[in-house]
Amino acid sequence: MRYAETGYNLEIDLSRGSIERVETDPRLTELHLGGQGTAAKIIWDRVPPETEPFSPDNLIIFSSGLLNCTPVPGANRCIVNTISPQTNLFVNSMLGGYFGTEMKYAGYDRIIIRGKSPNLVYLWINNDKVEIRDASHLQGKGAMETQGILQAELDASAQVAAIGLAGENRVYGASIEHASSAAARMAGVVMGDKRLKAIAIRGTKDINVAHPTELWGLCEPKYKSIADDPENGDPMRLDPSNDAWHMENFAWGNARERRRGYFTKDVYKNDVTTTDKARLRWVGCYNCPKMCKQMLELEDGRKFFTKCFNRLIYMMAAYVEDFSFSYEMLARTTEYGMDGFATPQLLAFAVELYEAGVLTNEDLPDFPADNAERFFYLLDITVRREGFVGDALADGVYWAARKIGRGAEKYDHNTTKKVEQVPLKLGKVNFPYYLMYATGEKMSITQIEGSYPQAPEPDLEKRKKLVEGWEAAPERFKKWFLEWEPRVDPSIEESVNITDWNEMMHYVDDSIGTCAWLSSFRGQFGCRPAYHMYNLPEFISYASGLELDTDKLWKIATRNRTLVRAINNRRGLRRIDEAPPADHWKIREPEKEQAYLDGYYAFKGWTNEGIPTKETLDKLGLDYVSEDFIQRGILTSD
Ligand code: MTE
Ligand code: MTE
Ligand code: W
Repeated sequence: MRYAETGYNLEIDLSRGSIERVETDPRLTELHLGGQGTAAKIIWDRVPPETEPFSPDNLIIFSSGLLNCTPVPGANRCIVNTISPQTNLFVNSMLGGYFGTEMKYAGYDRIIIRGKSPNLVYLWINNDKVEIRDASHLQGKGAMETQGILQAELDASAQVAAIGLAGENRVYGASIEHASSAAARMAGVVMGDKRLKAIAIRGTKDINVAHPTELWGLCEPKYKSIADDPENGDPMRLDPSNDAWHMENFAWGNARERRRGYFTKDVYKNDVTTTDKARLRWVGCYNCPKMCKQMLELEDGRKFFTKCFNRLIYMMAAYVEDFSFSYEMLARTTEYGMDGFATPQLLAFAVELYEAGVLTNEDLPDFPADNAERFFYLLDITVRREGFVGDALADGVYWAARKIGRGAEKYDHNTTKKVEQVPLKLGKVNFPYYLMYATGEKMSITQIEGSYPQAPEPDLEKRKKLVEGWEAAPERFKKWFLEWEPRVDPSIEESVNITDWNEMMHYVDDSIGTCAWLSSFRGQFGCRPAYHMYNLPEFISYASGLELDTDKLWKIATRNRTLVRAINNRRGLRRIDEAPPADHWKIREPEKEQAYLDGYYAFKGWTNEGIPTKETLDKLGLDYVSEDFIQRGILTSD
């Protein structure tokens, strides 16, 4: 009997039109747990570095986390992995809601898709009955609209993930939308390339857990404590201090400037009035007591969701000082299926090129004078790949700058590894963050940071209080935090350890399916996350029957992180690629930065090119990687 997982993958080949239900090897779960970890192993095995992102041989894998469908509160994430055309590297994207859990209830731990359909199709997975169906009636339809159409056609209880026009047109920043959730960053384009418009799932089976009584004993109080704890879940509801923080610290336009003192009472009033008027209700994800997203509706009936600081980002990028503009943009971009982090940056970049005279009226005929209208115009040409500029912008800032030429590269200053970053502009380089931006392979800082506070606490009494009962933290971090004085850089040793801990927690979440808002993302503001390295082993053991402790869990997370690195090394990733956005910090310290990077590589057991050594790989049971690296000349055998 398999516990916590179904023990089956669904393998779809869209070129051949074949569908297979394949029993999986339980040893893979011992080694990788599931989710992104197991998906990385599958991509390592089946997608060699010669395979181009748009090749039919590229895979897109939707994985349900190992703990999804067990009683563990907040375990519901579906991780999406593929090779991205934006970076030619491994992609980590993720969605919550009800999609990953429905997949497991239908009897599958993951859906592995290869090939390319000759015409637009969707998948209908109704427990054991799986069909590839014609989707010509969905062509050009919005991502939310498609979900509604398929639910009406198939089953009102089906859970659907769909792409919009952007994905269909292979726009690099295309998202995959599902209910209030989105696999937002970089995976939608591959789904579109495979001509897969949507996946609809209905599942009514059961999942076995290894020790139900003991697991329930842990989960019931946890559910209550999460519900009662204001610090768990997304705090970014209409909270003026949070909105103020984002508006003042995140940069406006094409990630250029911060506007101190902007978030006045009037702005807050505009936020509350506009948002209260539009809000239908607060919504959450499967088996989570937190309602951390809002369902909003515009006057004409268009609905969309907002979460995190999505509400602010479009108005900041366009310098349009009205929340109703952000909501109009969110309504449009959700239907088009566009990533809410990359898109505002991309559109602001194009406006800046126009204002600098790099793009002209010849490139952008009838380009409006009004900023809001400019954003609508640019969004439309991008999702349709219209004209030279629309087609260039559809490949994201990095590639667009190079296609446009004429000096446009200078305006691409907010990407890391060719991916648009959240537009932060800060003072002096922060070394743990430097390392996270430079070496991260999840591409968004929000998916790497989180376990350790972002800044020191000046008040010693408060510091002591924070450290007291900080269950999530390994002992050495408590000491470092206690000794951390304002304006002092954490040492190399501290910085690499902080980075490592942050990463490990995220790699755990993305293999077991727990929401980062309850664990890996919640420690940085001095909060007490519901889940951490010390309590998760028990949850995982009771659910899955695997024997785990903190050290073993850390080792699995290290294995998964190293395997993702190895996939990317094999696709060409090297030290030279590892840099934060060019002017992310006003004051940089290039020499010191390189010393920290050396320290990080040494700590990880990687060469000074950022490649795991044979010894590191072999210790993690990744000897098949070291053999491959030696054969390819990526590592030498001595
Ligand atoms: N959970 C996991 N496991 N991994 C993640 O990267 N990202 C968090 C949260 N939970 C994240 C996660 C962030 S920053 C957001 S905004 C939400 O998931 C997005 O979830 P959604 O797709 O349900 O909207
Ligand atoms: N884009 C769309 N379309 N919808 C969203 O909900 N969430 C944003 C961003 N882009 C979001 C979005 C937030 S808050 C985060 S943290 C990242 O996507 C999550 O990226 P991922 O879904 O690729 O993991
Ligand atoms: W977020």
